[in-house]
Amino acid sequence: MGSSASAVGRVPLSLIPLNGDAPKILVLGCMGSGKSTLCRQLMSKAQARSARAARADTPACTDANQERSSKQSRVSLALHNEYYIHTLQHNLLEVWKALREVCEQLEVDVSRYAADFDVIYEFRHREDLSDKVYKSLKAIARSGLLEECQKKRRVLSLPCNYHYFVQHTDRILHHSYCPTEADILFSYAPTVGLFEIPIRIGFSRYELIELPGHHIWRKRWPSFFAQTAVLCFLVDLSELCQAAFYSGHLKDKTVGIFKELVQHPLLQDAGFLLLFNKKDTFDENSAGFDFRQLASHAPNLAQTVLVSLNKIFKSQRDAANTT
Ligand SMILES: Nc1nc2c(ncn2[C@@H]2O[C@H](COP(=O)(O)OP(=O)(O)OP(=O)(O)O)[C@@H](O)[C@H]2O)c(=O)[nH]1
Ligand SMILES: [Mg+2]
Repeated sequence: MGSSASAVGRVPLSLIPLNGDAPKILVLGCMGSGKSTLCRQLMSKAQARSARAARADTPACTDANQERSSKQSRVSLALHNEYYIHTLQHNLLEVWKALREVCEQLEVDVSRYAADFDVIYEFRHREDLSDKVYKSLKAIARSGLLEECQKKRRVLSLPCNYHYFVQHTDRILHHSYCPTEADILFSYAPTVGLFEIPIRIGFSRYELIELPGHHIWRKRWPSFFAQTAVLCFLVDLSELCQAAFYSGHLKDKTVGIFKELVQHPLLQDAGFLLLFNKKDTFDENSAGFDFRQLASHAPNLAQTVLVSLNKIFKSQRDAANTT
């Protein structure tokens, strides 16, 4: 989980004027680019820092008090994480459901597990998983079908982070399952509405606002542009390893959205921070991928591809600055 910053409009946060209110940092990007994940990571780092600072400020705290307060925070974390059970189970279902299609593409015989796939396809996941679904999910997970597909093709078109869900299937299917922080970071549920968190960096406070990347929500983004100090734009690098990035539904999508942002009159005074995310997925999927369309002079060098991509985004920003 991580992203690397580009050279486009780096903004030293400490230089942003406070004007009494916390400066607004907008986190934007396409659906699933990793905005919530980034916000969650920032939030948990900030919480850990303030918890450490609070502990350091109370030297008179006895061992018994410390033990009691850490037990309380463990209980409240477990209660908070319980809300994510449904999301995690839903993500797990999606992974194993998608395997049927991958098997069909790769001509792997699923007939022995046809009934189990039917069970999970027909299930409408509104409440708890039924016993039948538990059984079928476990049967498919142990079937060896995934391993057979992996022998035929290294990169499978399964949901993002499927490795994690495959590895943790048994634990997630356990009746007393409670999601961990890592589970939540690897899970995906589209943001609805806006995700707003105050964060503190050093002595300064910032208001971090994530807006959903779904196209219906993107139309509403401009209502939140006024007085933005920094716009943090996330790019899902793994898109580069999909054919649709060059000639399908992803063509020019992310660059086009970024272009509209840099040209928007309400964002002319905002600093832009471009973050290339999902580098791990990019590294996994890029080996052997033909990048000739993006970097004709060095088709197989992932690093060159990143530099080319950075240039594409930077040129949009420069063009907006000169008009
Ligand atoms: N492998 C990998 N997965 C990531 C990374 N960052 C985010 N993800 C995963 O990508 C999926 C989508 O992440 P989110 O942060 O929910 O995406 P989002 O941009 O908030 O999406 P919307 O709210 O729908 O606009 C989740 O399953 C994350 O775990 C990363 O660096 N590497
Ligand atoms: Mg989100």
